[in-house]
Amino acid sequence: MKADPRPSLFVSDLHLSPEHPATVERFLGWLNETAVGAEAVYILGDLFEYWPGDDFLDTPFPTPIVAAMRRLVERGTRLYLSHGNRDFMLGAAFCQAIGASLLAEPSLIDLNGRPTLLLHGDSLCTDDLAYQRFRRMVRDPAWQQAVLTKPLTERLAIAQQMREQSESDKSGKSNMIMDVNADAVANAFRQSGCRHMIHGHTHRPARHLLAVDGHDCERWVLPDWYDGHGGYLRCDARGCELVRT
Ligand code: LP5
Ligand code: MN
Repeated sequence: MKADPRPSLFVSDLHLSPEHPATVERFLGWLNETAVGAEAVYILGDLFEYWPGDDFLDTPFPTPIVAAMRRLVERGTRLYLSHGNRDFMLGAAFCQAIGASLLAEPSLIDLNGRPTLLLHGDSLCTDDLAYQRFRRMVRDPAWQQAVLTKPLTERLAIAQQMREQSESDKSGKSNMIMDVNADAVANAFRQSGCRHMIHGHTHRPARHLLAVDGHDCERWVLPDWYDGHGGYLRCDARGCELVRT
């Protein structure tokens, strides 16, 4: 079978919210003009600044975003989504609405014949012990079920409290603590058996070349879409390149 000549595109950390309509417009433009030519689009977490549960779909904010993603799928691009540390409450109803498949984390895919590990990236920040405790709590299905019994307005208020607490905690953490841990990266390569990894979360876009147990490995970090900028990783049979927008 002949390989699909269209590229695969990887984005993360768009942090879309009603408070930043210009970023939403940039993302809608990107879907209509750039993503439409892709074979597949992978959104590796933090599509949204916060997602309180899939009943948020019934509010005006996500409607144009959902419609644009659905249109992309209908025009022939496969769409994949993974959770981030802001939108871990995205569920089956959201995936169905946009026509996407939810990726397990981490996910190993065949990218033009190259096994590639996909993840949001927060699980690699193992030095950030307070964050890892928070992550265990909010990724627990029992915790999620319990909070979903609260009214949407209450969940939005909790999300706001969490954001404030997080911002205040981050001001006391070093940049080192908030970056990936080198052993966690090496272990992720070892456990998956692959030599190519793509993730976001740290907002430090880069291509890192490293050796793990004598094997040459490559780790791509995706850019965020804050502050009027954005970007994506474009991969085809010839390789990958970071494109800044
Ligand atoms: O998000 P970012 O990039 O600024 O910082 C992250 C880590 N912080 C988080 C917390 C999120 O920002 C919280 C937002 C959630 C929004 C949606 C929630 C919907 C819930 C609906 C149901 C109620 O991920 C930050 C890392 C940083 O990345 C770098 O990796 O350091 O980690 C923290 O700051 C975690 C804190 O140290 C500990 C947790 C604070 C929150 C505690 C909750 C208390 C309020 C609960 C009220 C009932
Ligand atoms: Mn993140």
